[in-house]
Amino acid sequence: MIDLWFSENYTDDVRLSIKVEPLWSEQTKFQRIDFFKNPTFGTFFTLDGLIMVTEKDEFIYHEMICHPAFAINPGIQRVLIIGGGDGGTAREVARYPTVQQIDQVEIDERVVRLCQQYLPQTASVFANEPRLQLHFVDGVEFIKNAPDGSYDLILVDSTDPIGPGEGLFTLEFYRHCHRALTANGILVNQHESPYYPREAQEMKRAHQKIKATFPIARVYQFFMPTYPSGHWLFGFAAKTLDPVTDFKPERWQQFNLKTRYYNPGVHTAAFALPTYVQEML
Ligand code: AG3
Repeated sequence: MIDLWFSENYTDDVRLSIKVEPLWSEQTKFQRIDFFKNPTFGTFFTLDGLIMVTEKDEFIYHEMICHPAFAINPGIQRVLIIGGGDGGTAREVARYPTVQQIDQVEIDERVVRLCQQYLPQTASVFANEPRLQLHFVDGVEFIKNAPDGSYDLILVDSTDPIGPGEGLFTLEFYRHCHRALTANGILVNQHESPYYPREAQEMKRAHQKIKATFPIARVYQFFMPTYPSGHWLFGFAAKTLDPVTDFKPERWQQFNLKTRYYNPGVHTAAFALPTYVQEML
């Protein structure tokens, strides 16, 4: 028996290795996609060698990208998801009965089709959700053409800012998001890790640009076992609503959603940042 291991390199001298059974690999017009299986993390896939979703820990990321925004504005009706071709983010958004429209823009249709085949836990939402409409175009182009004030919430569920995700970390993109949001609009974006220098650098750059665009720009943290360092961040930007002072736990609890990571205590705690992270913002 030959042991096969997938490794994601964190720095030149640090990596995470997972013993794998390969399920599928392909190179699309946009990126390389690999699906694997592992006893501890279940089925997982990588884009250009970076872990995106594992069956076992995806609930953490997908609950945390979605629920804090709904706890701050329980009236969210129109949602735009950029990226997130695995479907996990859409699945969490679709749990809110108040949501009327979910537009999802994924640049690479193959991510969606392969996730439908190998990761139904996240991707079954695409077949089952009548409020959701998929658009296989570049998010950067889509947002340019979105009418003013057309969304209450934009969730940017992107890869790292190298490759096809790059344009989603630019000032121009954030400006269009601001324009496309309603007066109470919220933008949540995948914000990388504060720990290893490469991700921290990208996180800082993204945050500076968001801060220059939105009156309220915060960062919140959570623990993600299969991402570099395990310490991961989302950016929370808004025109009027503050994720800490406008947080009313009872309002969110009225939705009566069963979650495994997110809860009101986690919400409050997530916005309390370690000193070394505060100093980067
Ligand atoms: N979004 C990608 C998070 C970044 C992972 N980075 C890494 N492994 N270096 C995940 C998509 C989930 N819907």
